[in-house]
Amino acid sequence: MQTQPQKHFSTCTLCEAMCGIEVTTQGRDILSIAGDKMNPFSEGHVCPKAAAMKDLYDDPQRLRQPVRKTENGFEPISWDEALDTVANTLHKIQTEHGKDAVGVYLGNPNAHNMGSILFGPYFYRALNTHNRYSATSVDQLPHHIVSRQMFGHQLQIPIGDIDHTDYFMIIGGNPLASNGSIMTVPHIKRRLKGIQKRGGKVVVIDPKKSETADISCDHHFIKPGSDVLLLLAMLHTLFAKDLVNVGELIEHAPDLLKVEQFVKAYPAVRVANRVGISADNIEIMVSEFCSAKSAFCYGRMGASVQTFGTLTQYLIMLFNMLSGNFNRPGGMMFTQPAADTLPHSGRGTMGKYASRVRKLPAFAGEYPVAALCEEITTPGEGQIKAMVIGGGNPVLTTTNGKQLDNAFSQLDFVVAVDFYVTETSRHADIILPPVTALERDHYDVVFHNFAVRNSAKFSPALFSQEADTKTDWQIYLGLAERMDKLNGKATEHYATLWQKEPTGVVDDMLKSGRYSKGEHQLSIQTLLEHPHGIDLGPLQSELPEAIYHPDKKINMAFDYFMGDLPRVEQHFFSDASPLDARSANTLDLIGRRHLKSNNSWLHNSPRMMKGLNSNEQGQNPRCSAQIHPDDAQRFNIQNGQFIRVTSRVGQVDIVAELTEKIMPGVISIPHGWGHNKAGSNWTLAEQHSGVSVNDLTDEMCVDELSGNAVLNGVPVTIEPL
Ligand SMILES: Nc1nc2c(c(=O)[nH]1)N[C@H]1C(S)=C(S)[C@@H](COP(=O)(O)OP(=O)(O)OC[C@H]3O[C@@H](n4cnc5c(=O)[nH]c(N)nc54)[C@H](O)[C@@H]3O)O[C@H]1N2
Ligand SMILES: Nc1nc2c(c(=O)[nH]1)N[C@H]1C(S)=C(S)[C@@H](COP(=O)(O)OP(=O)(O)OC[C@H]3O[C@@H](n4cnc5c(=O)[nH]c(N)nc54)[C@H](O)[C@@H]3O)O[C@H]1N2
Ligand code: SF4
Ligand SMILES: [Mo]
Repeated sequence: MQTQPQKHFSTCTLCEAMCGIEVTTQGRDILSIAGDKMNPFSEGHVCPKAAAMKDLYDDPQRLRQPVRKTENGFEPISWDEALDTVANTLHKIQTEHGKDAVGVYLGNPNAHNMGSILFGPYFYRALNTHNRYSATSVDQLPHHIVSRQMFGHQLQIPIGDIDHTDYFMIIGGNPLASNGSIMTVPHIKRRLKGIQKRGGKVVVIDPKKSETADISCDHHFIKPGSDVLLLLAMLHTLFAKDLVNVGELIEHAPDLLKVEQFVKAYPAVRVANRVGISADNIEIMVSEFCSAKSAFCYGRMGASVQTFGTLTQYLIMLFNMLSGNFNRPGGMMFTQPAADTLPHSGRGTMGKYASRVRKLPAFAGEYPVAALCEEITTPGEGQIKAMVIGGGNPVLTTTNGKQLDNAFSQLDFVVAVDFYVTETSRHADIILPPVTALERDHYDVVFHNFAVRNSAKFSPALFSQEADTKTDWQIYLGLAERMDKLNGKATEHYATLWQKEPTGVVDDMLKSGRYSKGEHQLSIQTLLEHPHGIDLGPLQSELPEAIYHPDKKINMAFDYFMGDLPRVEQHFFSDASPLDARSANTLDLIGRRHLKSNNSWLHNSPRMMKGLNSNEQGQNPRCSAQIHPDDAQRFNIQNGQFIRVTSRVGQVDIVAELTEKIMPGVISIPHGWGHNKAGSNWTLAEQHSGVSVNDLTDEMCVDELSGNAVLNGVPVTIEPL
């Protein structure tokens, strides 16, 4: 008998926007996915990617059973055999070579997966290795360090109150394509228009006139990697033009006004040439910002993942504070999540140890991923012999991916927790495939913390779990229990965890959280009774409660951050400036995102690839090298022509796209492409392979303060083919 179609109200977990979705199922089939109009947070908004959740579920190439590598390719094995083999092999390698011989890399999808977040740590603790890495250090590491230093907790990141602001300055973010980042904000377009409708302003500072810049009031081109100078000059202007307005904040940040002495050397006229924005325009921007009723300045990927990303994010925070736009409506505010993970998670240990070969600093128990390759290939005590790769594709997503690709093939043992055979997991001896997002319970334990409005929503799994399938948390807990047993550790507590499940942990957090009493009485049960989610109101002013330092004061940490200023001087203004040493033919490489791609892993989705005309080499218009017509003329390049792009570490041949939206001297190539490596199982993705921009990015080039990667402002040369 055919079952009746059923409606579920769930959540899209592909990006940070947390859109509510209405999923229609029949039996175990997903019939359709649409925006949930009754969701109080996203109000029906979805982007085209939501439909990819269905393709992902249906994809016949998605692994549904563990596989082991044999001479004849990957062959299915049972879960017990797979988990036993992984645990025994990792234990054997650690016994022979020491704990650090096993490395771990965790990718971006883990952040959208409460099971990995809450139960993955049992496994990493059982491994007890220093060699931990993640996508954080090709992304938001600067934000965590700024929050750790200033507010005492790596996850206590202030968020722009976009719905009440009158001036939104975006430095290096393109939310129209990304749907926002470290700013969970569905319906971004409507919200940006909302600011303008109420007479406010949206200003974009970006080496590309991005989709976001197209619908904003002002756009300024900026030379890639020079944002630090812009911010120093903006702060200088605040003091020089008497625009500082600290108000009550001074009680919570007693050293705030001491910033003046550090920015004295940076009047707008001094930096204008290096930044590419005139001194007048910098000063006008600052005075407009300060005359708005409320305002905030927000910096993302373009500002974070570059030579001075950490210092830049710190200066952005100072600018919001000193202009009177911190901890007040319309400015930067702390969030009030219902399931608050902060009291239960590490505040972010820093300065305790450094990587073996290059001495890059560890933060929160992880080394920067720029150090991963050399830790695999450099012999000696502590060398990585085996890797665990959980939901990540570092061969395509981290610097000098080609070199890492080679390093992975030298390892004794690799295990991947992934449902695809990717450019990375093809190196695995065993792949452990979890179920897809809609098949597991979901409560967003990360992105509620970064949302522009407080809300809560629980999305139960669409289906009862099928026999012989596992969620990420079941895989990690299974491995953790086995490893602890092999190491002779106590394992009694696992019985409780298996029974409690991550959902039980979230229930505990809700029941002890700030909305557990009074009007909302939040628990998993209450949320099940409100399947569209519950609105919990706008962001609230919250000082000094939001501060995690014991003295409840905001710490300026001048020694740490401003200690980077000599490097700024050296880089931009010294006789030995590397910028002056560049040849006239050098362009600055930057990245970009497309609405229908998601890092490296939606290119096997028919809905996302529809209509994408690729040639026989898989070159396609979405993975093009955008350059300005003036540069094209200089290098004698026609639109659509193949060009060779070369950096210190490699070269790619790619089709050129001429556009005036790119600043002259800049070249933009998106990441996540390069599905042209033998041995992955993505047939459709291979047809549209593109090339990997991370075969050009340089693992030796990092933001020295944090060790974060430099993905924007990479020097390259180009030539027509
Ligand atoms: N040049 C350049 N490089 C970049 C960037 C850039 O802007 N420019 N951006 C960087 C950023 S911000 C990020 S976050 C990184 C992302 O880098 P990664 O996290 O390394 O890469 P993803 O493409 O997100 O890889 C996700 C993998 O997880 C698998 N997966 C998906 N869902 C699940 C799940 O639920 N469980 C498990 N176990 N696996 C799952 C997918 O099949 C895929 O193989 O890329 C970075 N790289
Ligand atoms: N569709 C889609 N959405 C996504 C993702 C995806 O892959 N596809 N990935 C998700 C992830 S993991 C993340 S972290 C977020 C990232 O979200 P965003 O931070 O919005 O990232 P991008 O869209 O890459 O926008 C970065 C912008 O910075 C500009 N830029 C580059 N270099 C510089 C510079 O030196 N200075 C300045 N001022 N600007 C610069 C680029 O031109 C670009 O417009 O997106 C998330 N959402
Ligand atoms: S914006 Fe798109 S990808 Fe992001 S959560 Fe919403 S539907 Fe999903
Ligand atoms: Mo990211």
